[in-house]
Amino acid sequence: VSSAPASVADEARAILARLGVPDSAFAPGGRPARSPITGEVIAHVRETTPDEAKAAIGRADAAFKAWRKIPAPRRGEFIRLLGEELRATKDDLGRLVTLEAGKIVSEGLGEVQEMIDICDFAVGLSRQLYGLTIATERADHRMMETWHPVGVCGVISAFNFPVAVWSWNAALALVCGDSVVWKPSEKTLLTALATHAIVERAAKRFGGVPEGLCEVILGGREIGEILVEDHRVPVLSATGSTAMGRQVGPKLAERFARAILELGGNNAAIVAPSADLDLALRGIAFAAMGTAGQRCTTLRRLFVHESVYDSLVPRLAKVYGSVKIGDPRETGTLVGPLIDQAAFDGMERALDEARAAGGKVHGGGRYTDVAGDGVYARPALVEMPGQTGPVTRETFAPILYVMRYSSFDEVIELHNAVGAGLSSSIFTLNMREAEAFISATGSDCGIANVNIGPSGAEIGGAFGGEKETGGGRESGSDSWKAYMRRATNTVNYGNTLPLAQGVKFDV
Ligand code: UN1
Repeated sequence: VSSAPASVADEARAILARLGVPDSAFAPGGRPARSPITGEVIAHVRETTPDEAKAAIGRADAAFKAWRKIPAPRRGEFIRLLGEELRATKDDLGRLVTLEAGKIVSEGLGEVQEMIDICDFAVGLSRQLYGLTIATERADHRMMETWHPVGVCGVISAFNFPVAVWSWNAALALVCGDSVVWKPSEKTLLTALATHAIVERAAKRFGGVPEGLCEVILGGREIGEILVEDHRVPVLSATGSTAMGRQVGPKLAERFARAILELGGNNAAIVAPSADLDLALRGIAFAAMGTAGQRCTTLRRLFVHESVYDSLVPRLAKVYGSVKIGDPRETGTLVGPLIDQAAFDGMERALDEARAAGGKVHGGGRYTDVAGDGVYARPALVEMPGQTGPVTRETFAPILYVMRYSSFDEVIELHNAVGAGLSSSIFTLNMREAEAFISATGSDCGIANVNIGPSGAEIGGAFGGEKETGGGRESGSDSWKAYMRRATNTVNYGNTLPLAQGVKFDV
């Protein structure tokens, strides 16, 4: 039995109190917030009613109208303070991520670090919201583009990155002059409440943050729909399944709102003949089993060249057999619980299908050597005869399908032959293969890596993917542009009126 504290609930409640989450956030009949570690209920959270959600959007819209007038570098100061508050509360918030989402301790902390990083990025950005000055064809004219705040930014986030994904969107949206209404996953309400309390601390220190600048609305799908359908929300970032995106996307399109969709992934890695197999082994293990297979960037398909298959796959199977599964609070644990029973059932179904399609399964099944009612799975490595059955879809659980390949062209084709297009990687020391993989004719994903796995991106790059992943980009590079509107301005400082394209119109 572990040396970890007996009650997840007690520890979580102490953190919530320390961070200043008010008692009014909880109510006896509210939605139970469960810990996947033990299955115990930590608290009952008061949900937002539809009327309250609409009122929150109204407050955010009013806040936007005041916030857009504050100079961007000053808005950056608010995010700088938020970054400071996150640094001060990193241990508590990271621990709460562990308690509520079941991530191992270093991943819980890593998630908060990702929030801090995006705050730093956004602070710098607050002085770099540049437009261009463009050559004009007319004499004594100047043409330029300017970027303006756009309005309320809605954020719908998933359980697996319960706080970082909000921060990628919120930190950028706020320096861009937008307000933010956040609908977190109904499975991770506590981390959302805690984050909101940390935002309040920063707001207090900043002084003069308009009421409603950062709103949180809590509930199920019907609450998310309010955000999707409200015309006062011109940009909405939604993270979740492709099925969710298929519902949300058309509704946003119908009212011409901007969608930032970050949907499913079915990420692959290729292990080429020249690969450094020790390095590949470690990269694959983290990408496939880390976060218990519950990242949208998780490695799900592995293509191994026939010349190295027999040296790599048995070693990998050994790692699968020895990886430490269990309470994510315990030192040494690498694979924590699945979020709930439904996730386990989905994993079992996929493994049954894989077996029926001729797959040889190593590992898999329920892991029971843990106290409490958490749902723990043994990660599964499945040797498949080809890319069939469950291999072509995302199952949000630790299953890695392994296949042999013989030629580079063939493997690129197989790599790209699935619906999702989020992340990808190749392990090779051959520069021709490495470059070809990341070229126009290589991986068709939004993220393509060489000699690292597909997961664990840092915030400086744009994050997102193509095809059924939805096409959105968040976090680094120029992703900020999605949170602003661009205006092209032409100014005539002469005393004649030349028309573009040589048009004559003399009155
Ligand atoms: C997600 O799983 O929704 O690249 C986001 C990664 C993390 C983010 C994952 N930085 O794996």
